[in-house]
Amino acid sequence: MIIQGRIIKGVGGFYYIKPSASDTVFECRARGRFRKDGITPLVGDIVNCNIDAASGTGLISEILPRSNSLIRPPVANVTRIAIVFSVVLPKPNLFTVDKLITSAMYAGIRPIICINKTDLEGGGEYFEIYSGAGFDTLCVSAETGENIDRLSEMLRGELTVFAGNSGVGKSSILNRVLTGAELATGEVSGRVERGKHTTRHSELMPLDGGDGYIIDTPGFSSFSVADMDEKDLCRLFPEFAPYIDKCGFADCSHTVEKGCAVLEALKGGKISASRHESYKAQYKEILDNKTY
Ligand SMILES: Nc1nc2c(ncn2[C@@H]2O[C@H](COP(=O)(O)OP(=O)(O)OP(=O)(O)O)[C@@H](O)[C@H]2O)c(=O)[nH]1
Ligand SMILES: [Mg+2]
Ligand SMILES: [Zn+2]
Repeated sequence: MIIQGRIIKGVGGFYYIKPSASDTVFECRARGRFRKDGITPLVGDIVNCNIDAASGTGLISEILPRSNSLIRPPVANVTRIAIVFSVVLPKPNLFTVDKLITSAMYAGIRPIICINKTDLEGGGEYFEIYSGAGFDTLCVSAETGENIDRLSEMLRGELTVFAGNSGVGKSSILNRVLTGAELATGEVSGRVERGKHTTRHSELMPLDGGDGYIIDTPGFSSFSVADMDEKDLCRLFPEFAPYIDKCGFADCSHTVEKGCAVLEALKGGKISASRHESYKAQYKEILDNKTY
């Protein structure tokens, strides 16, 4: 029989495929042809498989076109990225956060900004920055459960990658979101032993009720921005949009030009200083990495 489903796990050349309308998971190998063509099935892929009814195992015969893919963790067809940082322990690095946001926007994926550990310190200033920039933003606490229900709501029907620096509480949040999950947290994935516990396979975890998947990641992960042009960058900062159109200068970089509408908005407090600092840093980085 032929089935269509999503690869939820890949390990040692075996892929585990779950059809959307059933809880049965089929163990499959990839058709030899893929290897010849240099194609590797990824977790997240939607595939067609030939299943041998007697054994329940089979062969992946076709991989449907991907909307996107990540290299680390290797996963395809991501629809949202939850960018997690904590108010303290560790303190936020907004440059890192904003780079993750840019990489997601470049891949056409709307981020969810998750400000964690708000039981330890208020996250109001960060909430202002990111909700003000137009992103879905939540102050959460994996400790008290604050806003975990609202987060779960946003994850429904999506394939969401959890990204962010080590120790910010990604796994702790997922343990709250998923009933019965017991992902290792803290000490085991802490700074000293980082890398030791890096999972060797990526696994999608179905949300309660089966509508949507999430995937935990060890630390930082982002989409590739290698081929981005510096002129495209300002479009990835949604809060700049109304001012870009008002900026009278052709080819304005919106970084230093006197009279630039984006810089005026920054001065007037309409654009947050930290976001614009990140913009300038990313702009410079793109230029520095350009090879002629
Ligand atoms: N007070 C408080 N502590 C938290 C919260 N969330 C996580 N922690 C603690 O922060 C530490 C790190 O949490 P993890 O969930 O392992 O962090 P992670 O982001 O998964 O880290 P990596 O797997 O290394 O990338 C653990 O000791 C957690 O108990 C929170 O909301 N409040
Ligand atoms: Mg973790
Ligand atoms: Zn300008």
